[in-house]
Amino acid sequence: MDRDVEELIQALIPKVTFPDKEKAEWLNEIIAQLWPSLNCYIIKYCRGKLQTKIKKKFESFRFEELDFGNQPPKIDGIKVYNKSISKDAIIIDFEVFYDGDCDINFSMSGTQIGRIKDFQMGVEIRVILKPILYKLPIVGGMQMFFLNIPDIHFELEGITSIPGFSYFARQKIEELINKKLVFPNKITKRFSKSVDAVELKSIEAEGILRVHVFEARDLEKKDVTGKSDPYAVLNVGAQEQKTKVINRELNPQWDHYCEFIILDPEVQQLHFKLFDQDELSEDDFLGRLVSRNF
Ligand SMILES: [Ca+2]
Repeated sequence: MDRDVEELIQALIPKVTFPDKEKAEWLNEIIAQLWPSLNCYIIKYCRGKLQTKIKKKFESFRFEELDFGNQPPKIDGIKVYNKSISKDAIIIDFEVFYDGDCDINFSMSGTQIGRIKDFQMGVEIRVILKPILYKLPIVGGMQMFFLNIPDIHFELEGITSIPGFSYFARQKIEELINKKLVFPNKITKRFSKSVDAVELKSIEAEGILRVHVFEARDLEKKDVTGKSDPYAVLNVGAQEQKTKVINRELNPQWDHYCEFIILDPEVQQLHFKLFDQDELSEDDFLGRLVSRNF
């Protein structure tokens, strides 16, 4: 073959023929068209259930303006697992990124006290369609959950005058997401009455991760005494374990063992955070580590 023609053919063959994760622009187009309706649903949820929850702690709290903007969440990649992994189910992972132009105002006792802007969230969502039936509707049910704690960033403006509120707001948003959506918590939907609803909610773990939190060295001094009171918080999804606090120590030895249920060691993460405990203020952050592929 002529060398120039051969080079031309080589240049035309795509470099990556079977990417692991597929882009799904068609699905993003559907989400974009559904976004006004979804937006409406989220606003109703915030004004209803979420506002009621916050009112339990801050009675005069009220959402004034709720606008989740024109930017819908975007799917960056989709992966469908093959039959040898998924057995009697179809497993689909979605990489979702939301960079919203939201604008949320809230008040206490009628006075506007704060605003959330530029909410960003990156998350891996797993959808499991199971069991597969030999009659209609073919797919008997669905499970949906976040594989890991999502990365959330948002700006809170103008609430420094209320002690503890900023911390409380962040904590509540994270807690709400973790409790509802992060593995081992999940949303399930039954499509066929022949499917056992309890079984659909159950977890089929692949294994147990055992962690030995031994020690830390040369930690930052966070207290006026020139020491810190360190403890560690470990998370695999919404599963959380804590070590004890070791007072006034920069080289703590916890020698703490804990275990986590693992569904998929390829995609789940172990989050490890260190804090200095304080009696009269929020605990200080000392450091963090994320471990994958254990
Ligand atoms: Ca301390």
